[in-house]
Amino acid sequence: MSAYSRTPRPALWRAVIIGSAAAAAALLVATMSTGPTPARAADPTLHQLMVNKGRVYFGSATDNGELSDTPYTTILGSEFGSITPGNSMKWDTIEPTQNTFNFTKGDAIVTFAQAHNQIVRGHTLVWHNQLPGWVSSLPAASVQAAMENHITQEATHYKGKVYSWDVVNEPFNDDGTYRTSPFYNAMGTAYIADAFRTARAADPTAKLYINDYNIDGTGAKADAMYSLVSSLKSQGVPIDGVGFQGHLAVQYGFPTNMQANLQRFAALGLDVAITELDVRMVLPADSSKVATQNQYYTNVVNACIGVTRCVGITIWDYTDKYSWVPGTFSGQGSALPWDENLLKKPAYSAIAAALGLTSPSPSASASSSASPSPSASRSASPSPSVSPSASPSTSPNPGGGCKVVYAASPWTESAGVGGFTANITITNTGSTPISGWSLKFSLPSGQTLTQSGWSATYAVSGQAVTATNVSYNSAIAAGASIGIGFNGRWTGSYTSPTSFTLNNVACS
Ligand code: G2I
Repeated sequence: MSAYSRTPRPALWRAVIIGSAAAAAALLVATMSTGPTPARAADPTLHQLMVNKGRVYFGSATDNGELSDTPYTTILGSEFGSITPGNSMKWDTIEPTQNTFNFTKGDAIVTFAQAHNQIVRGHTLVWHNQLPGWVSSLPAASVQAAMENHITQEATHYKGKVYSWDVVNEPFNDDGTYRTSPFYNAMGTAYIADAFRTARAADPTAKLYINDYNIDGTGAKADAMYSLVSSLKSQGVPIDGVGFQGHLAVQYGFPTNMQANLQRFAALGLDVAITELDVRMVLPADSSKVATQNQYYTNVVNACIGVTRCVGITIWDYTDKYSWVPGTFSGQGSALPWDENLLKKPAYSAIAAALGLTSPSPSASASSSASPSPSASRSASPSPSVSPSASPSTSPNPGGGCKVVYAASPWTESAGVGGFTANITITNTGSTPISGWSLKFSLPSGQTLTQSGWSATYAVSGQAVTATNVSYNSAIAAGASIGIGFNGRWTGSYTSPTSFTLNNVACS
């Protein structure tokens, strides 16, 4: 398959990269011991570590069939702060025949995410692939209306339920020329700006991304993307972010200057994100390939963390059990941080270490005898540990009005310092609808918000927080609930706020 393959690098360049990868992997292995270790608190999740770095999420792709695999969903629901549907929001699933929409599969993913306090990256509105035949058969004069209708219907259906949309996916060929598609053929490059404007009109709050592969490092394709998004920004087209898929392979070398490449896009005033990360290898795995894979995962995390506007990292499903790789690249695989048996691999430890976990618990299990042991070092540094989740504090209002449940998951980074994710459910317990609202509460001293939160606009003055509705959740019907949230940091010891007002009326 040529799609997603990477042009092999010149031999000298590859030797330098792999040489440095091996050296760094040796350092990593040198800090590990294989002896038994005492039981201890669970490690923070990858999502918690990412939040700790001031970012929005660490996520995974998933698919509908996998949601009936309970051991799989246990990890999916707990380790990640964001979900991307791998297939279920694509055009062939959502609008298989013209103007007949079926949101069942996408809705199932959203329901799972909501039940686990996860945000959703919507993927994808306009793509040349997984496009039903009727789109390709349309006369050119009908394509724009069909595209706009598809975007409008889908983005409207998921309004308020997705954090972001990959509005346009994979617009370029590897040489940086525009890829032909029914959209490009009918509208030329103008389809891209039109798609973003249509998406913004349908959902003003979702962050709108353009997404592609082989743009992770500098090169002709990344340059083409850079000049496209520069031009979109200068025309005032509503684009918020660029997604770098990150489908890497140990045999093709690491992308050139990835951090600097992400940074130049961020400098245009855009968010950037790693959206589909995996690092495949030609099977069977051996210790050298695994060491290179570990280094690539480390490098990607470092590149993202090195760029303030890199908001998140998504792996393209988390386990080899459900990876797309073996079905597309015959003889390749082992691309993800969890193996087919849902055990953590060394790649998991590499990611966690790059996100600042200095002393992982020994729960990780290697899937390959060729892999370096992921057992933890017993360094003298303070162990990160996770406090038990704080009990939700509830403010019922027996007389009608509002009820607030503040569910926080705090974790400890070092003594007296940590982060937390707070998910707040506001219920209208009265008998009349609420139209427009402001929720007020005080953060305990020593606590701060680390980013702008989700599903509300947050104003912070000292410890006082005012969360105001966004357009799509301004109305709360009698008996209905809405969810909002944010990430924060604490010092001293963690406690949750206990009193809340909604429109200046106490929720208790
Ligand atoms: O190809 C990897 C990814 C590259 N970037 C865009 C992503 O959307 C893309 O995802 C993959 C899915 O992970 C695969 O699961 O896209 C593939 C199709 O382009 C997906 O594969 C398809 C199979 O080709 C179909 O035979 C199958 O019916 O998955 C479908 C649903 O399982």
